[in-house]
Amino acid sequence: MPNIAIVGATGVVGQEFLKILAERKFPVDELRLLATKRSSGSRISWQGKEIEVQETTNQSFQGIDIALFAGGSASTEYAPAAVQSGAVVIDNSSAFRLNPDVPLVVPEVNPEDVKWHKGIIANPNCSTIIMVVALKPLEALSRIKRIVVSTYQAVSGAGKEGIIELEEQVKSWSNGKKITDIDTFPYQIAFNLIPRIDVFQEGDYTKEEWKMVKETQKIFHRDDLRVTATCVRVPVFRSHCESINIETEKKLTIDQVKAAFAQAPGVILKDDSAKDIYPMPLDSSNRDEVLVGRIREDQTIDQGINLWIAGDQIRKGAATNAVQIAELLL
Ligand code: 2RA
Repeated sequence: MPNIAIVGATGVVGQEFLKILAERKFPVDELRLLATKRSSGSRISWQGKEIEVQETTNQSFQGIDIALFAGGSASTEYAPAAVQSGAVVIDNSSAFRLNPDVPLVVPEVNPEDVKWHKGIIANPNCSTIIMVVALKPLEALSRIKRIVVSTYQAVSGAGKEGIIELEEQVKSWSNGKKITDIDTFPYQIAFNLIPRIDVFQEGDYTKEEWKMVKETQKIFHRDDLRVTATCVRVPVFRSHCESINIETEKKLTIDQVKAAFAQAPGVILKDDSAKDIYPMPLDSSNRDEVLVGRIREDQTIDQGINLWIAGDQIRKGAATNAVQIAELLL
């Protein structure tokens, strides 16, 4: 059985790794929990064992077969040492995603890319993962020419601090106090929407928006795929939603699209307008499937489809996807 390390074990994604390894009965001999110096020393119980969290150093990876990196600056700092020690790194940060020597993998979409790794396999950004899982069955019916996506991203996408900030602001508001605790997000997030996630980059698109463009092209092996995105933070604790418009090469009927979703791995079709059924973040939270609904023809073009999707960005958008990659390695 493999020895597994989790780097960033005390954060939101790190904690989810622990849950998912247990849930999926992933075979583990030793589980090594690593974090920053500040978070080291605490004890976490996993599968009936108490494991002490150790500080991550370049020496932390001796004897480790697979290292799951939860994200952040630890990846650039320690992934090379982990690879040198003989571990395969599955990395949830954005550091290596667009590196041509690093596969970027979503098991439902491009599992074959795992084979050419040279020590590091990148986990895509949460919003990208959720979108490509939903679009894969449609790309199989007809090449997608263009994607226009708007995201509605939960505060937990920004980690524990994002959750705390929304909680504190809602508490202040309900106690009749002025909301002053604005720190993680650029503006008050309670009862607001913020159309800026991560930093502004080329063309006034944000880094999050460019991730959706570049990562989608890499995962689908389609540099010609046109993608444009608007990413928005919403006052929801968990699960990202996305409004997606696609233009396809061939005409797809709504029946064809629904039939494809009904059979697609990792997707649940939740679409019945007569019964008021469509995906919402409360439904997609704490599960691995991407929920798809509000499927309509785009009446402004000949071959266009509109969709609305919801997916748990901590599970399928991060930890579950990484553990599924580890399963492919086994
Ligand atoms: C977010 N992109 O801010 C992050 C999560 N990976 O939602």
